[in-house]
Amino acid sequence: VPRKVDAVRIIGVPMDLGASRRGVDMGPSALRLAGLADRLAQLGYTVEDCGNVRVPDRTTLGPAGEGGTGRDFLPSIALVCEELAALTATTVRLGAVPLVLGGDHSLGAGSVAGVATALGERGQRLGLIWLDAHGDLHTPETSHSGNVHGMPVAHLLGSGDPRLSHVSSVYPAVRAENLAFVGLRDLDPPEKAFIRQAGIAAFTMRDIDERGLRAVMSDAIEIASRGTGGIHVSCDADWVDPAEAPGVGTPVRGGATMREAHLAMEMISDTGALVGMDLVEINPILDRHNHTAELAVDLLASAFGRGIL
Ligand code: HAR
Ligand code: MN
Ligand code: MN
Ligand code: MN
Repeated sequence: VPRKVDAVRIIGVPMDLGASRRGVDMGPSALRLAGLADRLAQLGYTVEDCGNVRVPDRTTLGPAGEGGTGRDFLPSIALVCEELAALTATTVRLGAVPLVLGGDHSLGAGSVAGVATALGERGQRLGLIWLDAHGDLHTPETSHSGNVHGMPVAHLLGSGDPRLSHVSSVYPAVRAENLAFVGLRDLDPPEKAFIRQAGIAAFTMRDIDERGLRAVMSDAIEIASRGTGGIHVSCDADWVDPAEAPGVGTPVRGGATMREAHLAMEMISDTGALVGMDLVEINPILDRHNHTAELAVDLLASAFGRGIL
């Protein structure tokens, strides 16, 4: 399959405002040090590293900082998402794929929104594959933790706080019928209710166990492709089992194996429809050396076609 795009723009988002546990703000650095840009260049892409989006450090946010709880950071996160969305939209308009390095997963409300904006300008909808142990389907009202990294998908679907749900010029940024989750194994009751009510395709680890990764992923790709102009893949590193990817913000046992993760990425590459990608929730503080970031770079290389002979 000839690929549509041969230019990649790397955009770092050193943000940990959406999570309780600190450290994922160092993810972009860990991924760069693991050799990401060179790997993509070796695959024949023109790679431009745009550096990092400016993110306020949590200790500078005053009472909403150290003393605050998760939802206090929503306004700051929304501003970061606006800036990030402008960057991903511009990148798609220029004919390149934005590769967004996190940072906590709240950035998805911006990265995906911008890609949806650019496709919307062409009269196209965006398909979304969300690889994650978690559903990230909370709104500020339903979240028990208040952590905004548990909320981006709900906002992309149009629910929740308007500051986060109206980042894209398309509303909602993504339709439920064009969204598929893969790798789920830690959902809160309100997230299960959201999935049922909106009829979202939610492939859990049980589906992968029973049907195999290939069958599940081809369903997910079909859902994200049907009637859309391209697929955004938002990859939370915690979808991989913590035995192989310990350096993540919120590890949950029982995740995808390294080979399953590679196959998923190779299948994404085969679609030729990848228009945007996030790799988020790498936490170097919890990693062994930089192994999780190195695995993530390997996976990204697979998503960008290294398996093509
Ligand atoms: N359900 C959890 C909460 O609301 C969210 C966990 C978020 N962690 C992530 N997101 N890494 O995928 O607090
Ligand atoms: Mn996530
Ligand atoms: Mn997660
Ligand atoms: Mn939870």
